[in-house]
Amino acid sequence: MKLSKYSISLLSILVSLATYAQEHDHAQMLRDQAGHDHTRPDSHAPISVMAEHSHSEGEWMLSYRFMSMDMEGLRRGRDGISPADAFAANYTVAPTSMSMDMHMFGGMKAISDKNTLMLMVPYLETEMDHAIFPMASPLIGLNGGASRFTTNSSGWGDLKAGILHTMWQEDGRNVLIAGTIGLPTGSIGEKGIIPGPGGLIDRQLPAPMQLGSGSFEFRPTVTYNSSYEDWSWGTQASAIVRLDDNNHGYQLGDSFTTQAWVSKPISHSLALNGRLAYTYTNQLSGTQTGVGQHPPFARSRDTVTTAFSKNYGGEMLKAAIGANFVFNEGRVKGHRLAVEIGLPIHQDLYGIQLEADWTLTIGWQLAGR
Ligand SMILES: [Cu+2]
Repeated sequence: MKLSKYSISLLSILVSLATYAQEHDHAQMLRDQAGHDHTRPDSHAPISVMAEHSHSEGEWMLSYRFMSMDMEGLRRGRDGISPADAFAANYTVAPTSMSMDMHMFGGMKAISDKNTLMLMVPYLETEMDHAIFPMASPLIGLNGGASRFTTNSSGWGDLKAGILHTMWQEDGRNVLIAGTIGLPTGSIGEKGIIPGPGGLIDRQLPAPMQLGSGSFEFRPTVTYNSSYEDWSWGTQASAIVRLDDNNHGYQLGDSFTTQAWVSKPISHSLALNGRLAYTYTNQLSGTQTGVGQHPPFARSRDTVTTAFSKNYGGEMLKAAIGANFVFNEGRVKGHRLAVEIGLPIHQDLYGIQLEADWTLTIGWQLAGR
């Protein structure tokens, strides 16, 4: 199922690209021999899209993105459910909300007009709130029968290094491919204080609270950009393929994203943009070492939804609006600022999981030579 979904989405993108490229009237195209005019605010895609623009030989770029993600409430498939529904499904603990703040530091360096090297490293801060099955609370022995608890983790995530190649470019349009490798530099041994028999215990946190995937990853992307005199658009297909099981006995599901965006400059330094992104993520495989599946005081019950592989993955369609700003004058010439806010418009999740809420991305970029 996974492979067919990947290939159908990829195929439909390639067919639409080819059709578009053939049919479009070239006279309308912006004549841009360099292929990429960095002074236009819409020469970069919405800020949360990666590996969508190249640089010319000798050019470098530094970037910083702050991404804040919020998840609130449980969902089974497409339907919102309550913690009580999760307890009725035999779980003893249900997550109720999660937030993740990511600081993403990036660098690009063009080694030729056609090839650009990329490096990215994230710093993560996560927090998850949980509700406890009321009948289990006294068994756990929490003071006053506490019904909630919170876990946290923070630290550096997985380093990503890649190369971006311009396959084709003509008249303000281009096709870029990138191959990026994700290295398991982020910790997957994060622990937290959770309720256990007789009180609070220090235990391995489930996968969503870990800072890395723990696996080597291949992250390919194909991007098509097209710019005209007064607007531009682009589309990208990307995948995350986990190459091995991590040393905690599991592997996060592979994921595939296909997305498209349009940008409209409203002045020579400000562009507004809109984006739609569909992501399919496969279920987790394996069993997370150190994350208990059955409470010692009630072996017939299940612990928490996030301990089980079946409660991972699914599909999401997200819509986002944003703005890109480029300073074209003065001492800050060349600096770019951008913001984007995303909201899911469709989610169909495996098992029982927290549902995604809004995403905010704020970014800064500076290119030079
Ligand atoms: Cu760049």
